[in-house]
This record gives sequence, C-alpha cells and structure tokens, in this order.
Amino acid sequence: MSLELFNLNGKVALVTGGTHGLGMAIGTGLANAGAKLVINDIFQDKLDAAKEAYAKAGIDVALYNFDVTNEDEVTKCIARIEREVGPIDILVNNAGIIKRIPIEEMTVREFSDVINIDLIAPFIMSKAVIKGMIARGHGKIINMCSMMSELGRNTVSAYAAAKGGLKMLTRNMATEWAKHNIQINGIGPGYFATTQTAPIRVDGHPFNDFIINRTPAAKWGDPNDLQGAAIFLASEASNFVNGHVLYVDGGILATIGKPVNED
Ligand code: NAP
Ligand code: GCO
Repeated sequence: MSLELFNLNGKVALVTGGTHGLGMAIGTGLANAGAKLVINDIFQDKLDAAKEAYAKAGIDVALYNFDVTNEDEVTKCIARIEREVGPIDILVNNAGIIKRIPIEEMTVREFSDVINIDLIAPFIMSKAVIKGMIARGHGKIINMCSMMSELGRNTVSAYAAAKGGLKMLTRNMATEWAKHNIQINGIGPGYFATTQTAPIRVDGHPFNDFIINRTPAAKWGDPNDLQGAAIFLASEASNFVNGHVLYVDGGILATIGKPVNED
C-alpha cells in the first residue's frame, strides 16, 4: 500500500507557469507519478517550446495560454480545461515574478505588479478551481512560497510581502476548505538555479558566494530536488497535511549561518 499512496494515476494536475524552471520540474515530477499534466503561460511560443521539451521526456502536456492575474481569462480557461481535459484535482500556483529594487526606489506600480502575480493570482486561481473540488469531495492546492515567506532581504520587499502573504493565504485556505477533504499546502524552495535567479547566480557574483555560504548543503538547489515534495503534497500520502509550508532549502532556515571562511 505504501508506495501506492504517492500514485497520481487518473489525476489532472494544472501547474501555472509550467513552461520552464521550477514549474517544469514540478510538472515533470507529477506527470511521472501518473498525473495528466496541464500547464499555462502567457506566451504561446514558450508553451510550444515546453511541449517539445516535455515530449522529449516522454510526457504529453496540455497547453493553455492565459494570464493568471486576469480573473475573466482564468474563469474561462479553467472551464475549458475541465471540459477538454477533465476536472482539476491538483493545482500548483507556481507562476511568479520578482523585482529587485530598493523600497525607496520602487514605484507603486512595480510593487503591485509583484503582489498581483505572486499573491492575488493564487487567490484567483484557487477560487476558480475550488467549487469543483468541493463538489467532488477532494482536491490538492500547492502554493509556491519562498525563503521570503519567512525572511527579508534587501531589494525584494514586494516579493517578500507577497510570499509572506501567500504563506498566510495557504493557512487560511486550509482553515476554510480542509473540511471538504481538500488539502492546501505550500512548498518553500530555498535558492534554485532557474532563469529567475540567473542574475544573482553568475560565478563571482557576491550573492552567489553568499548563498553557497548561507546554505548548509553548500549549493544552489536543482529544480528536480522539488519533485518529491510536490508529489507528496499532490498525493494521498498528504491527506492529513494542511496549511503547512514544506521548505526544501538545503537547510537555510535551520541555521543563523556561519562566518565566510568557516568550513
Ligand atoms: P521563473 O523561471 O521566472 O518562471 C516563472 C514562470 O511563471 C514562468 O513560466 C512565467 O512565464 C510564469 N508567469 C509569470 N507571470 C505570469 C502570468 N501573469 N501568468 C502566467 N504565467 C506567468 O521562476 P522560477 O524560478 O521557476 O520560480 C517559480 C516559482 O517558484 C515562482 O513563484 C517563484 O517565486 C518561486 N520560487 C523560486 C525560487 C528560486 O530560487 N528559483 C525559490 C523560491 C520560490 P513567462 O516566462 O512566459 O513570463
Ligand atoms: C532573491 C531570489 C529569491 C529566490 C527565492 C528564495 O532575489 O532573493 O530570487 O527570492 O527566488 O524566493 O526562496
């Protein structure tokens, strides 16, 4: 019975922003665990390129082009997905952006752009799928949180506000919806090698050296390191886990850190 708990056969999983990065890694993991994978993005060329990449991994993926911040587009596309693919069993709110600007230089528009995608969009997406999940008596929602759900850092105020809010939104979704046998949890990645972190990851960049020193595992995360956590939170193995943020951070949150020259 034990490994069967992680089997996603017959489940439909929607991963927002699943065309590359952490979303693609998570989508690949869920598909390899048996789920029928659906991804969205706002650029058709990225969706088309992703379809080829998934196909090379033996995965057939359904593509939907919509902006997760646009409630009308989301409502229409969720209805299309449920008509064309099937009821959504697993929603991964992965789509997200970051803007690295000191608070005093950040415009209100820049701040609200990040809040819209990283916090309000998971609210919009989850509202769009929850009625069906309640009607069917089961569902899984996974919100992509962050180290910035717990910690601040220079220049990422909007992102930290959004990801801190997303942690609390996850807890409130669990509070309101767990009674319907729906599990809502978060994944809190540490620092991972994707396009989002590319600007601060280049060799010799002070932040690159900082993260290697600040992470007990002494390396950047590989997106595939998130697949186990995603499969767990998407499967029956987590049916009594709710409102939890599962940090996959190489130990960052476990430690105050160490002097740069200490082993
Ligand atoms: P990424 O490489 O920048 O990918 C983000 C994805 O979201 C892209 O596919 C992007 O599509 C999509 N997206 C952005 N705005 C969208 C919108 N309005 N509608 C639909 N899709 C949209 O980021 P990542 O590094 O893979 O991170 C994925 C998630 O994990 C994000 O929520 C991020 O905050 C979080 N996270 C990342 C790290 C890390 O170290 N990388 C750590 C913790 C948490 P386009 O490319 O077409 O814009
Ligand atoms: C940054 C990074 C981080 C990571 C991630 C850490 O500029 O600090 O982009 O925010 O993306 O969120 O968990």
